[in-house]
Amino acid sequence: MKKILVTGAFGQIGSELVAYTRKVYGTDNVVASNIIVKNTPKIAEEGPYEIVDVQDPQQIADAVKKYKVDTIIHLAALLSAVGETKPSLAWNVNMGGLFNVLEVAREYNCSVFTPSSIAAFGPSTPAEKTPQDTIQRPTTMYGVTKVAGELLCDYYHKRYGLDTRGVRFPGLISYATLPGGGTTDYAVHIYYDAIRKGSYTSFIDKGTYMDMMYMPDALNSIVMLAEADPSKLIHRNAFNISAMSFEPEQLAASIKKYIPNFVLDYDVDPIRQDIANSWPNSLDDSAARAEWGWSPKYNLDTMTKDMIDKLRIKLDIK
Ligand code: AKB
Repeated sequence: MKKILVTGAFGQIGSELVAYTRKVYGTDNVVASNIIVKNTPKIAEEGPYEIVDVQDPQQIADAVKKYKVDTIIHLAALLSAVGETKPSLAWNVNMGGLFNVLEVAREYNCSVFTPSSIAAFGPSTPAEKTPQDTIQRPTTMYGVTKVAGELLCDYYHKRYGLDTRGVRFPGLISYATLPGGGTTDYAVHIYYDAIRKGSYTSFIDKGTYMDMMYMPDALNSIVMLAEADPSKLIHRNAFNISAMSFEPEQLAASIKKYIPNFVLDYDVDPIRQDIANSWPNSLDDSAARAEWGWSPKYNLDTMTKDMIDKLRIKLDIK
């Protein structure tokens, strides 16, 4: 049985991943960790929890030692839009944090899973069906840290034999915890506003395609790759994965199937639009499918139905 430390556990992915992996591996085998925050969420009370700032390697090492951790799922990172407003913090947290995690993992012989992103690509990357191995010249600080992170994880695997694994996540859509400071966040906010107000003003322009995925598929991908037979893994650290690619009008059309009077308009944010324009329109995830059996369950309409059902309960709006 794995003994897992999750960093950034209170974020959009972490908050759901901790609950999910506690079901798979047992509550006591998954340690949630996060920098100190004002309101500690439920997962900190439901099982083991430690305050860990990934910029401090000692705090990571202390948690690994205390719980005899053998697997680190490293999620703590600043996202793309906030990374453009705080580039030096993004570098320190994303690169420094990953380096510290890898060094602790090397010392205590832990496996490391850490996500990369569609942000690891840039404007010179082929935008349609972006291949697994292709040009990577991102133009955001977040993207720079993601492509460097992919390389660093490959390096630790090759140089030290560390079991490092990862996927390139597209925009993740979920109802439990809001994303913070990403470019794909519009595709989450739209559901909240559709239910609360019946309308949404998008900061991403019509016609802008990006890859997306519903959170249950993202959680499943992490466990699938963590459990995958290492002898079958050719790529290891940066698997393209996707579940769908859409632009705002298509998302609105899907929402209208459940909320017929929903209205979408636009007030485009030039910074986030620029970032979105630099990313692929759709990924080719055939390497993940071939090497570890990746296959998403949700498409746009099944995700929309579930998001609306769950958010209506969460927000207590019929
Ligand atoms: C973001 O928009 O920054 C993230 C990502 C695609 O990595 N959701």
